Amino acid sequence: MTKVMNVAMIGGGFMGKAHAMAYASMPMFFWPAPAIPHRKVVVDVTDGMAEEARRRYGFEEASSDWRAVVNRPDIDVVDICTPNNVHAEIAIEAAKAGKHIICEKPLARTVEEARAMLDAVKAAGVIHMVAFNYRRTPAVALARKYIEEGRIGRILNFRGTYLQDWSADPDSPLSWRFQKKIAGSGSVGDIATHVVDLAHYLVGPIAEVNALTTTYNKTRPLQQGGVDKLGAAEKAKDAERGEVDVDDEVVSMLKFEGGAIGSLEATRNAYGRNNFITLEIHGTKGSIHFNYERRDELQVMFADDPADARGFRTVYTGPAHPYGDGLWPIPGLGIGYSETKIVECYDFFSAIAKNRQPSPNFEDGFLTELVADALIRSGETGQWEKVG
Ligand code: SOE
Repeated sequence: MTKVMNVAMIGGGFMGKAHAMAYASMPMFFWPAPAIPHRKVVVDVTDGMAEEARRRYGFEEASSDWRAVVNRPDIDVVDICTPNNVHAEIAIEAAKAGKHIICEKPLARTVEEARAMLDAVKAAGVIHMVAFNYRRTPAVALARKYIEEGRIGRILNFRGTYLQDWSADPDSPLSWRFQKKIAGSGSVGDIATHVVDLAHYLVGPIAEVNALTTTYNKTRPLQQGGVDKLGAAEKAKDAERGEVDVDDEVVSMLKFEGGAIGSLEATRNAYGRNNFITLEIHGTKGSIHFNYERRDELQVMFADDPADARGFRTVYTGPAHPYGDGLWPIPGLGIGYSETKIVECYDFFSAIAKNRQPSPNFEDGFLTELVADALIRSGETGQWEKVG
């Protein structure tokens, strides 16, 4: 009999929606499921918000007291979907209570917080995961398979971008993502860390960075209401403005421990770009190109193809590819953001069932935090900065 596991989800916003949907759908895709996640309790800032999240996301109970909830004996899994400023506090308490933990990215605001979280889960011996979901795109997992099989040879160069435009308008609201005390950093923590995670997954550890960071909009209108509004959904030109004290954009050169070189760019000010995560990897025997805005496809070039057929070919991911057994039966039906979260949920509960740490876990999240810290430092010093 597949085990039912009780989930306490802390945070009922955008990420709460994505995770709740994955809990409901995971066993529908991956059957037999490693466990049936039961949506037991959802926690939000006020009782009213928690009750609304309960009804919307199909949880049994609602609460505004996360500390009481994570200490309940009937909770198996704590899922942290809050802004970054409370990740550490909740994760450490949940680890002490012996709960398995999945935490939204970035793991923490600072290296110190990430280290404390890692120490806590190690001491508790629980399963832990940080939700860098884009690794779970089948085309990205396929890229990793090709690399592991040596099909593009030794990696020479990695180029990664994450470009969005939801904050390009200077009158879009002052989300918590622009406030250092809540977010830790700006484009670095919010989206460059996704690229760092993908670089670590596909190429290996980043050793040194040389970055430029900049803040284009030093103030933004204060947000109306408690719910975080990404982007220009709510423009409030005349509203009182608050200070932006984080980076809007980062551009960096990279040196990898294994000898590859590369670059990374991340911004939420790139008009016309939506969720433009691109990866291009050149090896001694071929190349790989991926663009999340065309996420069913992996572009691959193998140098030993016949001379008259050389060039990038498009592989549409489907049943023959990673996670193909559980996802859709025909290539091209469409992989979306939801599927990446469903696969993430599957990998997390599989790790619990096998009592083996998944990846990326808090150790990986900590290493990513070290790179984020090096990017910020390098942005300030204008020098190459070592990671760690
Ligand atoms: C905003 O930039 C955001 O919601 C990020 O926080 C997520 O990690 C990313 O996946 C989508 O965009």
